[in-house]
Amino acid sequence: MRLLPLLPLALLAQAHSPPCTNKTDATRDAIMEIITSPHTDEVDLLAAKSLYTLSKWQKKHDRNNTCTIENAVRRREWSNLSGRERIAYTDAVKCLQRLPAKTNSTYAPGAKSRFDDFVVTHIEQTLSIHDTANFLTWHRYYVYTYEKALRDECGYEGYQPYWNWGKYAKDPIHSPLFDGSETSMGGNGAYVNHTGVLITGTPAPYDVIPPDQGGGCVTTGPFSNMTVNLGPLAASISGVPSNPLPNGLGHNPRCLRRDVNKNSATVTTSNYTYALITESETLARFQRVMQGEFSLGKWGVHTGGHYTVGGDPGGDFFASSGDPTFYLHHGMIDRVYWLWQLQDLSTRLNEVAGTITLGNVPPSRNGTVDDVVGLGVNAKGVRLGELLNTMGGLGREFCYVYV
Ligand SMILES: *[C@@H]1O[C@H](CO)[C@@H](O)[C@H](O)[C@H]1NC(C)=O
Ligand SMILES: *[C@@H]1O[C@H](CO)[C@@H](O)[C@H](O)[C@H]1NC(C)=O
Ligand SMILES: *[C@@H]1O[C@H](CO)[C@@H](O)[C@H](O)[C@H]1NC(C)=O
Ligand SMILES: *[C@@H]1O[C@H](CO)[C@@H](O)[C@H](O)[C@H]1NC(C)=O
Ligand SMILES: *[C@@H]1O[C@H](CO)[C@@H](O)[C@H](O)[C@H]1NC(C)=O
Ligand SMILES: *[C@@H]1O[C@H](CO)[C@@H](O)[C@H](O)[C@H]1NC(C)=O
Ligand SMILES: *[C@@H]1O[C@H](CO)[C@@H](O)[C@H](O)[C@H]1NC(C)=O
Ligand SMILES: *[C@@H]1O[C@H](CO)[C@@H](O)[C@H](O)[C@H]1NC(C)=O
Ligand SMILES: [Cu+2]
Repeated sequence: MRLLPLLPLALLAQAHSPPCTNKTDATRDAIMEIITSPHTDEVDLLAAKSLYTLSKWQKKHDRNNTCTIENAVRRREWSNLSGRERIAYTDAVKCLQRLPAKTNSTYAPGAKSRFDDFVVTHIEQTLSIHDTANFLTWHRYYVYTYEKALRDECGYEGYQPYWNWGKYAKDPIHSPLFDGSETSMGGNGAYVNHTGVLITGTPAPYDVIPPDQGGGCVTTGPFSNMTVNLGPLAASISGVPSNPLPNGLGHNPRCLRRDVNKNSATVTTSNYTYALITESETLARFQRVMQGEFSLGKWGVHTGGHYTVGGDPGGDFFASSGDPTFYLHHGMIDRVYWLWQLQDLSTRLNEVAGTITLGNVPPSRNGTVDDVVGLGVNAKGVRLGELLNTMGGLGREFCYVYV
């Protein structure tokens, strides 16, 4: 740990090399603030370095951009929010769960709140937004739109926090995210005997994520009284009552269940994330490694994070966004995508890879920057190309960095 403060000093020296204008000072100050936070892993250090890269790149290639590191929104790690800030966040989520839905209730009787509107959209589009060309940009837009709803509709003054998996991977149950305190995202589920999560198409012993100490209803923390309304469609745990409608959109009120699972978290330690960012030469490979190379027995950080929560609906491929931790997990997915883009901005701000069907089944055309990315009742459809740059995409609405 003693080595960590040394690297930032070296970086700071670099930042001084041009004559110190006020703008340079502001950039340096912004980055210093970021790198002095309690960062502990190689991904965080890469993030600090990458902010220098971004600042240099903007000076060279993007001078006219009004979105800069100094004025960009800073999305922060859960443990870097104060207790008060964390409660403001979970209060805003609970507010979204009380606001009336916009979704047509004849079509989706299970959509009872604005929170549920987002779940409906994820359920509806599941097969065309995973292992597809739009996976990263669709989820980027989804998390952004959710953050905006928390702010605009529920008076939340902060921004979307993310879950740096590596920080808690060794002991997620006792982490600030899942310890069940009032400043957590809610606790583990009560213990129930279950078989673990089966991962089809994966060789033994990686074909199952062994169960951990939960599996039942969450009884502690801010979401202990939460009602799950939609799904299931692909429950990863037994004993979940079926939805009255085959499309999962009927009303099916039940408790929130979790199995906060260190076995799943083993593939989310920071070395996996670091390797994913630094060793994926192409976008196709980056997407594949992130989402799992199942035939090779590799779950990927995307799967690993989802099943660190597991349960119902967290472990349901379709309804997973019905567990509020989804947005912190996908905040980190977006951070990792952003970090990967920062390693080669000139190429990666313009790149799309993959087709428009899950795993290209059935075979389909390649996705393009002109494809429309839609979020149902939650936001207007936009060109995929508008979602590639967090510093000015979405008609200049996007302007955020991760710290
Ligand atoms: C730059 O900073 C100096 C003092 O730090 C101040 O006197 C000066 O007005 C600033 N210039 C601009 C353009 O803000
Ligand atoms: C969050 O990180 C910043 C540095 O980026 C630090 O100043 C602040 O004290 C941290 N807050 C908490 C609650 O950890
Ligand atoms: C930046 O703005 C200046 C002044 O408005 C303009 O002349 C120039 O063409 C712009 N550069 C780019 C790359 O857009
Ligand atoms: C709501 O959904 C039902 C069933 O799909 C449909 O018949 C009806 O036209 C929709 N109403 C509106 C206002 O779109
Ligand atoms: C869990 O259930 C399985 C069968 O479903 C049973 O064989 C096993 O003994 C149970 N374990 C415990 C600890 O109850
Ligand atoms: C859950 O509901 C009960 C009964 O309505 C209430 O006493 C309790 O404070 C609620 N807990 C939370 C965390 O909202
Ligand atoms: C990460 O570290 C663990 C534990 O040392 C190791 O088993 C695993 O293979 C490493 N993963 C990568 C991608 O290097
Ligand atoms: C789709 O993209 C792949 C990978 O870049 C490429 O090999 C293939 O030719 C493309 N297909 C079409 C129809 O353009
Ligand atoms: Cu998803």
